[in-house]
Amino acid sequence: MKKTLSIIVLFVFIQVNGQNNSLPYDNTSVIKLESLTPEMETALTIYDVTYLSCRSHSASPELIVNEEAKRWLNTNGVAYEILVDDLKQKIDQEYEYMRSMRPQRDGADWYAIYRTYDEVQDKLAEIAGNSTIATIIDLGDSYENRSIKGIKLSTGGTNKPAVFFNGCQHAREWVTVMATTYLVDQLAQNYVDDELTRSLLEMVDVYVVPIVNPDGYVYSHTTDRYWRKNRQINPGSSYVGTDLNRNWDIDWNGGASTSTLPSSDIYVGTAPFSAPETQVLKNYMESIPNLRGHLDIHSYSALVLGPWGYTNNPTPDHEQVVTLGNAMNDAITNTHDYPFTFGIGDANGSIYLASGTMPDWSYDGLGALGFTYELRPDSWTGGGFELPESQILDASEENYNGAMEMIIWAADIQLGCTDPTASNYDPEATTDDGSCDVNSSDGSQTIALPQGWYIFSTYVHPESPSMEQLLAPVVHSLIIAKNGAGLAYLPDWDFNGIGNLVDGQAYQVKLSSAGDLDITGTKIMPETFVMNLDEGWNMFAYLRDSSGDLTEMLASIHDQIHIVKTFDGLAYLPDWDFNGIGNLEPGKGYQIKLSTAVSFSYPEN
Ligand code: 0X9
Ligand code: ZN
Repeated sequence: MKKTLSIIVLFVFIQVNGQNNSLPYDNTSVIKLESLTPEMETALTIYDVTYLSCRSHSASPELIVNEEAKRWLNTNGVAYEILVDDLKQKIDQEYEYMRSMRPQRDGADWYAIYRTYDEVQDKLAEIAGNSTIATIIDLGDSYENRSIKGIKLSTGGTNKPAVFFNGCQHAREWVTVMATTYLVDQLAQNYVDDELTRSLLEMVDVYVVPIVNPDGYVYSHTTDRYWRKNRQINPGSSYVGTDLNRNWDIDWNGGASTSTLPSSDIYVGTAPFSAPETQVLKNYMESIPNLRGHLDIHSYSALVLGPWGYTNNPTPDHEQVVTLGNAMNDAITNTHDYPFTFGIGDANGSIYLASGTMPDWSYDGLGALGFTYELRPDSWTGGGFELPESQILDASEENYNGAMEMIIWAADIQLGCTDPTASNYDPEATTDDGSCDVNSSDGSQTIALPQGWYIFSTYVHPESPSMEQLLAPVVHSLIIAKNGAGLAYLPDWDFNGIGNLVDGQAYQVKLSSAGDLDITGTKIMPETFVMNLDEGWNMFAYLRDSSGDLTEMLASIHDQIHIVKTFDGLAYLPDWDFNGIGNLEPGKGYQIKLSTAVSFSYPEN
């Protein structure tokens, strides 16, 4: 009796501390092989090795090995590098660190720590409760009867283009759960806060299911940190689980990265859709009318993979796949300058081919462009499946920006500036993305014109650009205004040969007495405005709102400059390394002589 009790007490203690998910990794190490031959791979199967990153699988794989496997490698003279000597200890230490940080991180941000299955269900309910366009979808149950839930974002209507995003086919890929929850959370929020997101969600229905393998996910928290498959019992075997991402009906049990052994992490199951989870997903996805895109989100390796996954042959939609793939890859990479790689098939050797995968099925079976993401990190050294919790948000933002490109693609619109008066007007754009220069901000500038000759310019795009209106405040003392082409405005003669002020240009004026110009309109963004100057003499504007060193401001065209002059005869002569001007000043304009035509932009304000 006493003994039983203490065993129960011990059991409860372990449960509370949650340390069990390291137990399978007692006496194991993580190693990196220099290369993996098919013979080695076959020989190692009996030692229950676990392959980690998919990026390096074929080249120099990272894997978990036990003592026996290490002995085999040593005996056979196979070179390897030890990345983690005692894996159990590492998992325990990380768990302990996460546990100790939890109280402090928990309140700060939901995305500051990895969340359990139950916490994710609560979060989905909260998101749906706070949004007018979000509804909880219940796709069906897992093998152990957990419900597979997600959110549908829709503003109504029928037969709209739709996209489907899911995480966690593979249990241990925890960051995918966080990133997909973040995705739907943020989309629901931005529908309210952001005009572009609102118009996109009016055009496209979005489905997000963060945990499609709930049993495996729970098991990776409670029992085995590196569990990958579902938790389905395999009749006649003591080994549990099917690899969901090998269980789809496209090249099922084909030659690429599959196994018919229940002991294997890439076990294909007994037939396509033999796993309840893939069956449930299939039925649900087939019921979505007009599904155009699908993202199956995994980790780790920093990859964007287009169809096919089982062969390097291009799909009939190859051009679209490449365009969308590159757009997503760029959006992800540019989010935090964390480089991803895009490819189809084996992505030029970055990854192995795989038969029977979900995105290949969504392309083949449903006609949706099905992509795989492998989120951060790019390697085991970057954290592997335990991406540091401090990077969850960065990884989620990358995933969000990538997914956004798929939504834009599904909406079949061209984003850009649609305002023809903006300097960055894009005639191809069908939907404004808020990038137009002229709308950037209201601006005004007061320019003090001295008596006599002067050259002025402005960083404001004037509301009324005609020379008469602009110069009206000084018209009584204005003798002449000239543009760079020598055309004149002569108020005494009621003659305006200049017409309108052109952004980026400067004007020479002569006044009989000093006076102020007040120019109102919208402020030009110097870094996006392109200055186009001709070969020979020009008069050009200074577009920044504070003074800046001439050599820095004009650094990019340094080699083409003969001379820069001010209205009062100061000069900059690059050939003589002489800068008599010093700074360019707002309100002033300059003369310049160039050896060739040039284009440049000023640094931002
Ligand atoms: O093996 C898989 O199922 C995926 N990699 S992971 O490391 N997350 O397990 C990748 C499958 C997709 N492969 C290709 N598209 N080549
Ligand atoms: Zn995966």
